[in-house]
Amino acid sequence: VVSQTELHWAGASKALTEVPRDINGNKGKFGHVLILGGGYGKAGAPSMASLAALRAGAGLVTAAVPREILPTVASIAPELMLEPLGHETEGLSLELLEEEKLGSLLKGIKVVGIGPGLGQEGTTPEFVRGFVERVTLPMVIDADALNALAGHTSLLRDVVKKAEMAGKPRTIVLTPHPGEMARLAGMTVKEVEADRIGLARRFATEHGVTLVLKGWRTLIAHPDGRIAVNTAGNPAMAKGGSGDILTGIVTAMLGQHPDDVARAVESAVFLHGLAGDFATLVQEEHTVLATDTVGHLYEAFRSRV
Ligand code: NPW
Ligand code: AMP
Ligand code: MG
Repeated sequence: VVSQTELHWAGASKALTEVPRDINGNKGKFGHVLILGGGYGKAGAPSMASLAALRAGAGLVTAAVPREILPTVASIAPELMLEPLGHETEGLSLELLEEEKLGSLLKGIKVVGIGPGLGQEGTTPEFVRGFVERVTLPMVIDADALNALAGHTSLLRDVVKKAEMAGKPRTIVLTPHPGEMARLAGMTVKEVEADRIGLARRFATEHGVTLVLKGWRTLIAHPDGRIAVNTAGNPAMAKGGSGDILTGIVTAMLGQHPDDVARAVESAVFLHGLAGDFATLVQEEHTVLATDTVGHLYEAFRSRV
């Protein structure tokens, strides 16, 4: 049993979005974010993450996706830039981790969102682990990139410790739904749901990461053990694509507020839920699509809480 005082309200961090955008700002100042994902039959996931990142205030958004789905992802918004990354049915080659290739992919990038629709073919899981090891940029790890870490979570602890010792702390945000959390923690979904707060806090503090444990009343557990609870959102969001959109929002918020990680992540989670709530004011929970919620993000940003 956790007393109310041990939790804080994620909505309080929305104050971060109520500060006007720097009047003298430019697209470079608001973060160039990279969404890395997509695979066979899953062009939608990186498309939705990228669209959400664009709508959540990122200065520039690039999607790195398999060559075959590149035109499909591009069609989500002309504002989106694209980088081809391997081929859809082959999985990601480890050659993509070579210094020169990574350097070119990440040139100018401030934050990476990795995983939506990525799949688990071939060497993709190994690619993901190598990426987490080598790339020190702030990153949001979701979906199949989380699956790649199942059974390898000590990697997270190791890279976080190594970075701390080098005096360059890393920002790693994980966004599992209960199914992904169960795989990550080596337990059943039932066990995850039985002690969401305890598990989220343990995982975040033991690995030195920010853990967003999704579902009704999403929890945000910080590496120092603090926990926020999200009160926004509704079952209209229990639909494919919802989590991919959250990944885009979190990534974009981190790109804009790299030095305020806790508030950036909390406000992203809250804005996502609030956009879902605004969507149900004009539609029904049955009919709202994940992409519809993106169309209501402006109301979530605008609202005073
Ligand atoms: P069950 O069935 O309830 O027992 P997966 P995914 C469980 C992409 N997408 N509470 C659930 O268990 C994603 O980005 C692409 C409890 C189920 O077995 C990923 O790359 C889309 N349990 C990939 O597809 C739109 C819960 O987890 C399992 C739970 C696979 O992602 C869709 C399902 O999880 C999708 O986003 C909860 N709240 N939530 C596109 N249009 O391109 C989930 N579970 O196997 O990780 O599959 O989440 O669909
Ligand atoms: P994913 O399963 O990765 O697509 O993520 C689903 C998203 O929808 C997460 O942000 C969840 O918190 C949200 N979500 C799913 N079901 C509900 C619910 N019943 N109430 C509020 N939010 C939900
Ligand atoms: Mg998901």
